[in-house]
Amino acid sequence: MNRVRQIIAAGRRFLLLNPPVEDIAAYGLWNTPLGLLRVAAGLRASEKDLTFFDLLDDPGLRLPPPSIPPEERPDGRHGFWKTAIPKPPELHMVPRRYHRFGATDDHLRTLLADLPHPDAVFIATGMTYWYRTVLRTAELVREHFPAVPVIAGGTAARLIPERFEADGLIVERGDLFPGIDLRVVSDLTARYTAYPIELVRGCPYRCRYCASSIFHADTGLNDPAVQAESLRAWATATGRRDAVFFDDALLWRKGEHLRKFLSLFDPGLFRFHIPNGLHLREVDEDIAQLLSRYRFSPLRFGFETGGDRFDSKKEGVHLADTLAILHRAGYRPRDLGVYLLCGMPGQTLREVEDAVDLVVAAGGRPYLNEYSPVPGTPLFDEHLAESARDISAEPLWQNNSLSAYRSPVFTPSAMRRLKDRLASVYRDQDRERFS
Ligand code: B12
Ligand code: SF4
Repeated sequence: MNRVRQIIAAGRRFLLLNPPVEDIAAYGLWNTPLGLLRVAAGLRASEKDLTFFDLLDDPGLRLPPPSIPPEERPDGRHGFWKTAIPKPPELHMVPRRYHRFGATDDHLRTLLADLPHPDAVFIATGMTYWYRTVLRTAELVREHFPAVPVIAGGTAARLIPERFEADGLIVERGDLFPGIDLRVVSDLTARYTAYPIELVRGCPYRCRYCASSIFHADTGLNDPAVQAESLRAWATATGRRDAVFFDDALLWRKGEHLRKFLSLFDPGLFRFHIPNGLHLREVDEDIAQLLSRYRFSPLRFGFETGGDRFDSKKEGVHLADTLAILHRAGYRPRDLGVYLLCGMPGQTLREVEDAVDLVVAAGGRPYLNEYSPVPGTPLFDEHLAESARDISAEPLWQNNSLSAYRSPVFTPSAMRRLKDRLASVYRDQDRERFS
C-alpha cells in the first residue's frame, strides 16, 4: 500500500483544499476542481469525514476591499475574486500587474481557526506555474496544525513533484479512486455552476508539447451511463443546466462515446461546454449535426499551426472542408474557434500570421494559445535552449502569459501586432453577425 493510502486507511477526518492562484490573468471556463472532487468522493465512499474548501472559486466567498468581486456571464463563465499583490521578484522586468485570484491568506487563516484537527490535508495542484500558492497554502495549514501530513496531487504535483517534496509535502502520483462516482459528494458538486464530465481518459496522439501521455499511458473510457446519471441527479438537485467536458480526446473514434452519452438525454436539456480543443479529423456530417442538435456552446478546435511539426493529430485534415461541414450544421464562423499555438520553438511570426489568415479564409475564428512549456514533454528542452529565461529552474516562467518574455521571436511588440490583427478579425466577424 502506498503512503497516501496508508494515511487514508489510518485516518478519520480529512481537510481538502483547492488553493488560490497567483498570476497575471486567470479566468474560469466552467471551472471545477474535478480531481479533488474525486478524492473527496473516494474518502466519503470510504466513510471518512471531510471538510472541503475551494479557495479559488467558492461562490460563497466574500472578501473585504481592496479585493474585487468576480464578473459573471450568462453562460456560466465567471472570473474569480482578485486582489492586487506585488509581483514575484523574479518577474520584476515584466510590465504587467499581478494578482491573487481567490481567497487571501487572512481568509484561509479564519477558516482554519474554526476547524478540528484533521488527520491529513489534501491540496490540489493545477498549472505548474501556480506551484507557489500550493506551498503557501501548505505553510498556512502547518502554522495551524504543525505536524499534519500534507498531500499534493493533480497536474503540477505529477509534473514537478520535486518542488513539493522539497517542502515536505507528500506527492500522490496516481489515481487514488479510479472510476469513482461523484454522486456521493452531491453537497459539494451542488456548489458549482457546471457539472464536470470526462468520457475519454487520455489521448491517442503524442503532440510534442503536451503532457497528456505523462498522465495516461493509454487512452481509456469512463462509463457514459454513470456520468449521465450523475449529471441528471445534479441537475435535478440544483436546477442547473450546464455541463463541462474535461476530455483531451472527446471525439475519439468518431465521437462513439460522446454519441452514447448524449443518446441518454433529450436534446435541449443541457448546455454542453467543451473548453478544450476538439480534434478536427474526427468531424463528419453526423458529428456536426449531433453537436448542433445538443446545443453545444461555441466550439474550439486544436489546429495549432499550418504545418505538422509539433503534432500529427490533424493529418489528412482540410480545414476549410471540415469547417464547411460545421457551417452546414448551423454553426457561424464566430462560433467555430480554432486554437493556434504561438511562441513555440523554431516558429516564425509569419507562420502564425499565415495560420490566422488560413483560419479566417476557412470560416473559423482564430484564437491564439501562447505556449506554456510543460516539464517532461519533448519540446520543453528545445524551448529551454532558445528561451531568454530559465524555464527549468523557475516554473513561474512556464506561464503562457509570459511567452513574450521568453521567446526570441514572439516579443511583446510582435505579440501586439498579432493581437491587433486578431482584434480586427473579430470586429469583422462580429459586424457580419449583426448585418
Ligand atoms: C481541462 C484542461 C483545461 C481547461 C480547464 C477547464 C476547467 N473547467 O477547469 C482549460 C481549457 C480552461 C485549460 C486551459 C489551459 N491549459 Co489546460 N488542461 C486541461 C486538461 C485537459 C485536464 C486537467 C484536468 O482538470 N483534468 C481532470 C482531473 C480529474 O485530472 P488530473 O488533474 O490529472 O487528476 C488526476 C490525478 O492527478 C488525481 N488528482 C487530481 N487532483 C488531485 C488532488 C489531490 C490532493 C490528489 C491526492 C490527487 C489528485 O486525480 C485525477 C485522477 O482521477 C490538462 C491535460 C490533462 N490531460 O491533464 C490540460 C493542462 C493542465 N493544461 C495545460 C495548459 C498549457 C493550459 C493553458 C496554458 C493552455 C494555453 N496555452 O492557453 C491554459 C491555461 C489556463 C489557465 N491559466 O487557467 C497543460 C499544463 C501546463 C502547465 N505548465 O502546467 C496541460 C497539462 C495540457 C498540456 N499542454 O500538456 N486547460
Ligand atoms: S491531441 Fe491534444 S491532448 Fe492529444 S496529445 Fe495532442 S495536444 Fe495533447
